[in-house]
Amino acid sequence: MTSATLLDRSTVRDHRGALNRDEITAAVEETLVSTPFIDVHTHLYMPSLGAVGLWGIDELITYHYLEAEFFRSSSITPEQYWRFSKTEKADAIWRVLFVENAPVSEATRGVVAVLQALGLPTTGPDLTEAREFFASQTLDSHIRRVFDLAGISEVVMTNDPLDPDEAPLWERGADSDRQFHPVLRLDRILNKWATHWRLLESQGYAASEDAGGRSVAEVRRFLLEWCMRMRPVYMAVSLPDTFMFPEDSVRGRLLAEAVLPACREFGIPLSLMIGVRYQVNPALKLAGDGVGKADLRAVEHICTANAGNRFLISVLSRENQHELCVYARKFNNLMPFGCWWFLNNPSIVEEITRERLEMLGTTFIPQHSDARVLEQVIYKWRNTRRTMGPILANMYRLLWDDGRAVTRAEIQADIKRLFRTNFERFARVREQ
Ligand code: RAT
Ligand code: ZN
Repeated sequence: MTSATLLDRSTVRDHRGALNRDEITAAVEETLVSTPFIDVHTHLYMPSLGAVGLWGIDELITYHYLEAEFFRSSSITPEQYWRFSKTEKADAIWRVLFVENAPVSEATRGVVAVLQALGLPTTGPDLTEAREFFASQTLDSHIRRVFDLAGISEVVMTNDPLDPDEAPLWERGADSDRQFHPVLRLDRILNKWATHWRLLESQGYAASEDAGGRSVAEVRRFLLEWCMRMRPVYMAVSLPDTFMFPEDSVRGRLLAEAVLPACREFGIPLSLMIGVRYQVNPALKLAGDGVGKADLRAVEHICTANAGNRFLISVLSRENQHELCVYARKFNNLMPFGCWWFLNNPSIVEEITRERLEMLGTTFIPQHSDARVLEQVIYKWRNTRRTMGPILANMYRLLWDDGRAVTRAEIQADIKRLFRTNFERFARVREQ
């Protein structure tokens, strides 16, 4: 006899419109399919920033997650690979990871799912047909189709004002797009000050190498000017596993005295993505970063010392996930989001999501895609829905067993909250 059968469940059925226990799975799955999600962190770009946005088969195949896997199965060295043209790189990866081996990893299976969703062959000897298909697409209608297949209404971009390719496009007045929300990314300023302060100086800001003197005030002025130009929904930075706050360093000072006040002034959250071990293997370039467990007392200190700020936080180490949930229970200015990068695999997403639901109810943002190539949103969001279905259904069945039925409307509200409104409210998106 299970504990559930010991309970008096006469009240379960009194709830108006309550679902039977065996109706829960279908209601959850239908709601996941019919709810358009907001993708709260990507590396995708609106068409007016077209020059920096990646899409199409060669970009899909040369995604850095696949490059890392390629070097495990090929005798081609990174040095040889980087000399290839984009087409040669894609051909080599296709041959090794999709023809000579079955594409069973999450990243390779994702490409298969994209090809299948777009009606393209998944077992071809080469990429000819896929290349022809993408060459015949026009970007605007392709974006609409891809968003539709992915079940998303909007994505959040990553916009670095010190990126030499991107910044001029903003300065010339890039057209905004309701489907693409800007984000002011701070990595060059906060993590690479030594190689970027001169760029600020050349733009008329009084910056110095040690970030002393007027630098802090000038960075704040720079950020507020870019906020006016971009209208970002948040500012963001990726951080190493060694991140500490407060810290007597260039990053620590700029964060405390320029970034956090600018976020308060502009009324937007700051996103901290913590736990990268940069360039563990530099020969792999973008694929060369690793992961390290961070000391989340930095999160405790930043939330405590800046109660007037809101923080979107994702941590890269699996070992940090539980602590992050505990901190979210202490600080309601902290919104955990996503299962980032090496965590975006069904087994780990399941573990993290169950832990978050158990500890935080529906007060977090379960996932973001981190897509770098447009069509990746198709497989990343399909996989998220597939993983979330059983987790959410199990959660409602446990509730049912404990004596409280749920209605379809409640399931709809919860899923909307997790994948839309938690972000809209936290980032105050619709108010802008
Ligand atoms: O997941 C990734 O693609 C990483 O390379 C990073 O871009 C990370 O998501 C980031 O935003 O720093
Ligand atoms: Zn990212």
